[in-house]
This record gives sequence, C-alpha cells and structure tokens, in this order.
Amino acid sequence: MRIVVPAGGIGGARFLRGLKATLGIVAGQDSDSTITVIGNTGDDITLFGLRVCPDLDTVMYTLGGGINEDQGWGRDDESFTVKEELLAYGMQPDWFGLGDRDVATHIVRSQMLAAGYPLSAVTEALCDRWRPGVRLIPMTDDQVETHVVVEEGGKRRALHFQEWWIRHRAALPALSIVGVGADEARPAPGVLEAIREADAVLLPPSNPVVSIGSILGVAGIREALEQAVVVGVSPIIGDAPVRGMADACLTAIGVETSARAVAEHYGPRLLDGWLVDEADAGAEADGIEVVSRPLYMSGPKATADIARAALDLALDLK
Ligand code: GDP
Ligand code: FO1
Ligand code: CA
Repeated sequence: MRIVVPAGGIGGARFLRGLKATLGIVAGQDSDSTITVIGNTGDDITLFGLRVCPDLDTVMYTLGGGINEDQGWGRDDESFTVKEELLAYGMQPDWFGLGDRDVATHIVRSQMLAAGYPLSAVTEALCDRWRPGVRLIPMTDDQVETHVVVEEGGKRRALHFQEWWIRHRAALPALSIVGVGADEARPAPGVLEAIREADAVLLPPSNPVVSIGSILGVAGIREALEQAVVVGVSPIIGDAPVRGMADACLTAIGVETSARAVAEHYGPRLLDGWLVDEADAGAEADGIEVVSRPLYMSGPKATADIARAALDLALDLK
C-alpha cells in the first residue's frame, strides 16, 4: 500500500510514528507499505548563515530515534555551547534555541545547499543517517518562508514566523500570515507523482495554517490532492489545540478554533473523511464523512489506533 502524508513538525511526526507502527514498518526491514511524507518547509529560516528546517528535522529525528521527546523538537541529549558562545559575541538572534548536536545537521545541509544540491537531495542525504522508515520529501526545493504581519504602536510590520512563534509566543495578534515565495514555488521532484500513485492520503493533526496550509500553497499540490482519497485527523479537540498555538494561526485567517471549522476550511473538494475526537462527536461538515475517535496521541498504542482509524476510513471511502 502507498500512503502519502503531508506533515508539519510535532503533530505530523507523532502521527507518522503511529502510522509506521500500525503498518509494521521497521527500519532496515522490507515492508509491503510505503509512506511518502511531504514535509512543510515554510518554517525554515537562515540563522548565522545556517539553513534550519524545523519541520523536516522534527520528522527525521522523531522517526529516526534522535528527538528530544519532552520538547517534541530538537535533539535528545542536547547542549548549547555554540549558542552561548554566539551570545558572548553579541550575535543576534538570541531567542532561537540552536543546539550543538542540531547545529551539525544545519552545517551539513547548508554546505550541500551551497554546493548546489537541491533541498530534496540534501534531505535524502540526511535521512541516510537517520533511516526514518519513510520517504521524506520537502514540499518544494524553492525557498518559501512564512511571515506574519502584526501591528504594533499603530505600525504594521512583517516578521519571520519563527520570531513570532518563539520570541513572541504567538501573542502578538497576527493580521495575516503570508507564504513569501509560495507563488513561485514548484513541488519538489516526486511530490506530485507520490500523490498520484497513492492509495490513501492522510492529513495528520498538523497545524492547518502554517503546516498543512503552507504545503497546500505550493502550486499544484492542492489540485493533486483533490484527485486523491484524503482523510484528515483534527488537530483541534474540544475547541482547543492540544498543544502549541494553532488557535492564534486560525484566528489570523478568520477560522474558528473547532474541529468542524477546520474541516470546512479544508473543504469537501480536498477532504473525503475527517476524524474528530469523541469530545467533538456530532460535528458535521457538508460533503465530508466525519467519524469520532479518541484523538489524543498519548502514547504509542493510542497513536497507532488513530493512524489505523484514519487509514481504515480512507480505504472505506476509496
Ligand atoms: P509543529 O510544526 O511542530 O507545530 O507541528 P504540526 O504542525 O505537525 O502539529 C501541531 C499541531 O498538532 C498542534 O497545533 C496541535 O493542534 C496538534 N496536536 C498536537 N498533539 C496532538 C494530539 O495528541 N492529538 C491531536 N489530535 N492533535 C495534536
Ligand atoms: N521552538 C521553541 O519554542 N524555541 C526554540 O528555541 C526552538 C528552537 C528550534 C530549533 C530547531 C528546530 O528544529 C526547532 C526548534 N523549535 C523551537 C521548534 C520550532 O520553532 C517550532 O515549533 C516549529 O517551527 C513550529 O512548527
Ligand atoms: Ca511547523
């Protein structure tokens, strides 16, 4: 079976761990099923000359066994000596937690990009070490960066998504969220082919605006997904994001923070089925098959059950 999963960071990565488990995909062993992950690159940022791709790295580290489990992002067993030394030089920004182990990933990536390799080839090379058990492709090889327009003291300005998210904890009300470069971006090699050949596309409970929304913003991806069987898992439970600040992103684009509103935002052309938590049982969306299940990814079993439910619904709707 061929499954495609467009994914952001933590929500995407944890769901993928459950999907691998339910399909019995084990690193280094052959399997009848393949998972192609279309990774969000809108969160990417260049810091100190290094290209950082948080969502690709979160998926790669989580599935490869190198993630900081408590945080959900960054490396396990991490230290911050490089960051401290940069601060001692007065280097900015000082709000981004650049870990020493993580820095090695960014150095490899930046060096390969500078040598002319596209991000998709770089990601493949990084995955040679981590063996995530999925094929991880960035949504695009072109540079797309999410920026957030805010108003402070009567003045409008745009800041990088990471600055808004980390430095301001998404507390500055966002007037709009823009994918800079999205209009010119083309899907990375293999993205459209994977969607075309997929038996099922599963949307993990990733941020609908800055993770899935960014991926859908790359020309041709939404249209390709509309031709596939797509089942999504709601990232909103009982009108709240389980973790993170997805509500601030939804508010910025005028979508209510509820499982139903997110389904309607994606719409019936994209979504065939939608899993909502039992707390949201009874939610309906025109033209979309809504099914309720426990949706907290509280542990390996619960997460595998969610992935199985999404896959079963997709195969039912095929
Ligand atoms: P990020 O890129 O690291 O922010 O991660 P994603 O975009 O992939 O996913 C973030 C979203 O995952 C959050 O906005 C939450 O709404 C959602 N999320 C996190 N944990 C859970 C969970 O246990 N269950 C569900 N249904 N959603 C979750
Ligand atoms: N999130 C934070 O809240 N603070 C950090 O200092 C931070 C550093 C960081 C470094 C590498 C990486 O891959 C992710 C990192 N994140 C950090 C997570 C990341 O900023 C966001 O959670 C996602 O981009 C939002 O989807
Ligand atoms: Ca993200």
